Amino acid sequence: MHAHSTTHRTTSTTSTTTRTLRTLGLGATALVLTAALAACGEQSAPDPESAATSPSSETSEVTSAVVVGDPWVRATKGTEDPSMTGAFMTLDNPGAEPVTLVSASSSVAGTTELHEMAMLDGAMSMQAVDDGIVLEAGRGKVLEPGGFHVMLMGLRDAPAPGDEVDLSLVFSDGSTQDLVVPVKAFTEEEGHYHAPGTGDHDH
Ligand SMILES: [Cu+2]
Repeated sequence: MHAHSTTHRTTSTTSTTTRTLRTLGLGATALVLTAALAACGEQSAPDPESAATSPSSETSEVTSAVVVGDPWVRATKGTEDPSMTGAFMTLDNPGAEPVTLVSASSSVAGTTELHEMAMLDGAMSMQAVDDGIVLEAGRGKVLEPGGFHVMLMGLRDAPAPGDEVDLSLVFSDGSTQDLVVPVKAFTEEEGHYHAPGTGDHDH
């Protein structure tokens, strides 16, 4: 029993040493990641749009790596269902890590969801993207009619062309972007947002 006890103690000491080294290794990795993130933040800091929105009291403390381009909301005034619409834009991730658009919100909508149009049983229909819209490192996605979109439901007023809609985007890196989005008319393929489409949308 004595020999066994000695062996046990030796194993235990080795195990503790290994654990200490592992902890140090993780610490070093975390430091490198933090430095990389800080570098990304500095790159996007001079963006004039970010600078313009920074005086807002609700501005996120985390600088977003994602670049939002050409956002617009489809006008619904006078349409068959003015209570819901889509917001569209380009999202580009110039950073070295993937970033996910995890949620969105707007004061004009009761509910805001992330959706995509997809072929389901031979027909185009839209569905919620529960895991968010993933932007791979150095890549982006286009949110457009017939594809990914931010769904605004329970609209308090039907947005008309020329109106502006506030839209906040929340990303997985902890950043948010508060946008003021112009409303534009969109008449092609009305069925994209209502009944499943006919499937004749050729590109
Ligand atoms: Cu939708």
